[in-house]
Amino acid sequence: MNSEFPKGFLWGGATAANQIEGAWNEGGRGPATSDFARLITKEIRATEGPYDEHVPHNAASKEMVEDMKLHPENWELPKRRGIDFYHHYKEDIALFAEMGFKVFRMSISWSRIFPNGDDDTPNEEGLQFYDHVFDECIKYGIEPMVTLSHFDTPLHLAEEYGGFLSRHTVDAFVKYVETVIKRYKGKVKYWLTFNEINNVLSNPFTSSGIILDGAPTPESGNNYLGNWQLKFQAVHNQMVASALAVKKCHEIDPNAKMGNMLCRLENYAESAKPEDQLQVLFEDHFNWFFTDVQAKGEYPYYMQRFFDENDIHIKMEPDDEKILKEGCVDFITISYYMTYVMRYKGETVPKPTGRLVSDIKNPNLKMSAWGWPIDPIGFRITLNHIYDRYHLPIFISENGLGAVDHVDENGYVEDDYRIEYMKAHIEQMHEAIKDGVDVFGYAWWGPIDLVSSGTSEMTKRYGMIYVDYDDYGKGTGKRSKKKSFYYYKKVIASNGADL
Ligand code: BGP
Repeated sequence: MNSEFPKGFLWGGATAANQIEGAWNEGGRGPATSDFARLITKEIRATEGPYDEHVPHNAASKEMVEDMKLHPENWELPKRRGIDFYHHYKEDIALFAEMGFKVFRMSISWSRIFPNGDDDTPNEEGLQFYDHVFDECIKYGIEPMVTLSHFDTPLHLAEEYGGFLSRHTVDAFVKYVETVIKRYKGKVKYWLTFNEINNVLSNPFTSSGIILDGAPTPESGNNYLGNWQLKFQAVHNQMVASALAVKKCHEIDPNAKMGNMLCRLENYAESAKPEDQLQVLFEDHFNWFFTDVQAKGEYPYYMQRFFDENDIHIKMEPDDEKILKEGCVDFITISYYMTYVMRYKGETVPKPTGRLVSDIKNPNLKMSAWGWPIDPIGFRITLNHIYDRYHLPIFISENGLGAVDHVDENGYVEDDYRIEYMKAHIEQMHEAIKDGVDVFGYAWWGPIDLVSSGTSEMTKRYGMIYVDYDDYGKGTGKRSKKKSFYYYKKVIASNGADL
């Protein structure tokens, strides 16, 4: 029985290029969809509705993108600034090393390597930047784990080809993957394909580079909730791209491994009614689907009925099924933040909701300030479900709490709420390991404060390291250690024994 955390367990943290790097137009980088993600503050949410309905993080029209290019002053675009990791990476990685990190999950900005996404030759300055970052990690014995695409498709591919709606983008992605795996062979052992691939359903713009004709409104059926045909076609192409990336990785560097990345949504039935349980089954299918294809190499039986009854026709190339079969991932990674509650919707064949946060509250759980239910036991449950389904090693590529921090004049934050969250989740992960689940690492989301993916706020802080920037980029950018910094350091030093 595994009663301790395994020896060599990879403790660390996770980030994404578009949320930390800044320097959006430096070093030869081309524009990406993430550069067009707008700030959505609490005030905006109060007047315009929940943030998962906002554009253009989720869906964008040609007109909006055009306007942002011509009049960026009319839009607040914080991901262009990030936390200026581009110029602070040495200091930031040194702080991770001080906490004892064994792994640093980060992403490469594709448009730093190929500014248009599909250029003939890569941008050497971009390649060198990541050489420096990986060398810095290796200097401290930190293993880099690299996501190839984390919500930032090169804008050129989005505008000219509809992003992953086109096989041209698949080819460009494979060339990019080949370039970086060859370049960083020996430095990077762990790769991930698409961040939260299932989020294509709610973020078609940033995840897949889909730009809509006409403004996305709920009535037009052209909004982020509708248009399954487009989204599932992009998903298919991304799954083929992912399988080709796995194959390239194995060919180029037999010592490297490639994983998936799923935003794992564990669903609970609201009542013991069989109908509510059926709704759980439906919702589960839309979550498992992505990993079923990426880990088992074929479309699961249950999708066909959904496709048929919703008039969805996936265009496949003759070799696609073979490619999917040959490109199964080596390990599973998930982000785990919360659980959902399901109530029967009266459908025989469901439609995915495409929403980030469940609209039914779980009265048994506390919630974060952003309404995300906090459910450590759900973490143990989901880890068991995943392992039972795939029997592959699991890495937690994201888990964390977004909170409003109060900083003192020395930059110190007494974030006991974050420590409490972390402790409870690590305890439940430990229970899962004792249950027999093969978990080989845990990356806290946003170990250093960063720009929120969903809202582009800085106010929503995850970090154990405070960064002095506000939502509008005002501040010194100074880094300082919060109470949780010392807590996580102790956890890592004791390999999870001292919680
Ligand atoms: C995941 C993303 C991350 C991240 C995290 C927290 O969906 O992979 O990029 O940001 O969620 O979300 P948010 O920043 O919206 O709080």
